[in-house]
Amino acid sequence: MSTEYQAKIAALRERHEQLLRKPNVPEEFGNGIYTRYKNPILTAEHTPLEWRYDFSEQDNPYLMQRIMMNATLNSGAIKWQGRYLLVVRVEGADRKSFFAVAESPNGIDNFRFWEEPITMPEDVIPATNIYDMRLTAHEDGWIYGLFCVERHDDSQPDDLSAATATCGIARTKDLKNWHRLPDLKSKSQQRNVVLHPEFVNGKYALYTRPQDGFINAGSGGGIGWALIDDIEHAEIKDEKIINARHYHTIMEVKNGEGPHPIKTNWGWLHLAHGVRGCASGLRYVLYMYMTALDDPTHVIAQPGGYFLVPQGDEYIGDVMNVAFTNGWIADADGKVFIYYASSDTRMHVAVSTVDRLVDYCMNTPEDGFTTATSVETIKKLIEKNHKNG
Ligand code: M1P
Repeated sequence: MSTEYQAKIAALRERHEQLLRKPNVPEEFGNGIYTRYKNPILTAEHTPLEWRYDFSEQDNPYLMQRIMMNATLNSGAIKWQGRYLLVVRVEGADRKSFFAVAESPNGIDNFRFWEEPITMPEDVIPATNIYDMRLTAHEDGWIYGLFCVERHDDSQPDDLSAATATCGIARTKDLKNWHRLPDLKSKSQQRNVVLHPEFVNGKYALYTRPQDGFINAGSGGGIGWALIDDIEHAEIKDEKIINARHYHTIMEVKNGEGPHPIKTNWGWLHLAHGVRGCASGLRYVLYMYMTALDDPTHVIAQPGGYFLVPQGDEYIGDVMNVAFTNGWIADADGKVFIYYASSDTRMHVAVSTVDRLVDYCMNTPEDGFTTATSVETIKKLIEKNHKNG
């Protein structure tokens, strides 16, 4: 290899290392609920150089990127062997998404991808695209990954964009070797399906998102719940909506469970996304709710409005105006790392605590669904503040 070529590679590696090692810093002024960190934690540029470059001078004399990466987004998250792990949705320039693990020692920076992307077994009906994994360390001892499996809708052969969304299921003990289980059987299409971490009445329990078509939730109603007899042949026989959509709210058009809920002394803490339409398209934001400890389907708190929205540069990307989450990690000391993607392009972290999130859920006024009730709510707060001097 020529000295010049070696020098070019060395410069490339140096730049990459600088990016991976860049310390993240908290934003100075937050909202008291969580602290956002300034730098994205993962971008397409964070993917290993070996995935993108052919380092043979003979075969690649111009040192071109042979395979380009487009985005790192909607990542599942888990604390594993003391490290903060994300199962990242990486999207190549060819529009295909795949899963790859990135790990960090502290959850906020220094994320590094493992050497190779995950090979997801395809010993079921092969998919065109897979994405948005929710990770659940289930009490049965397995780590499950539930994800969206996209295939062309062959019932519409003349429409190249017609697709179907199904929930794929795989499990692992080490996040490297994955065992694929049959896809979830459901009467409707499904995306954003999440496995509850505990058995409920001796059964596996799923948060679902029934939808009429690939894009439209339509008559789906909201976030659903279903008990599953056999996870190795998972089938939704009975499904009920536990977190419904409403007219003129942040989730008028769609919603979907984020990661699996966190168990707290006060109830299950849920993080989800809500979607509404506007002149510039769909707006995806995050919201929270809580359900009862003894009945994860019973909503006990529903703060009105959004919890987190795209901010600044986060508005811009492949799909504008999108905040999306499918991963968070609750540490034993109560710290919560919220991983979210902005505009289907890059990953970020915001940090909070279980106490703060419970306080937020329990004490944020609910949505009264009309302007009049919103004004009343604001006036009550003003009155309270006047009384307190
Ligand atoms: O583009 C925004 C999001 O759109 C979909 O979410 P939902 O199923 O709620 O519409 C998903 O494709 C998601 O990956 C994407 O981030």
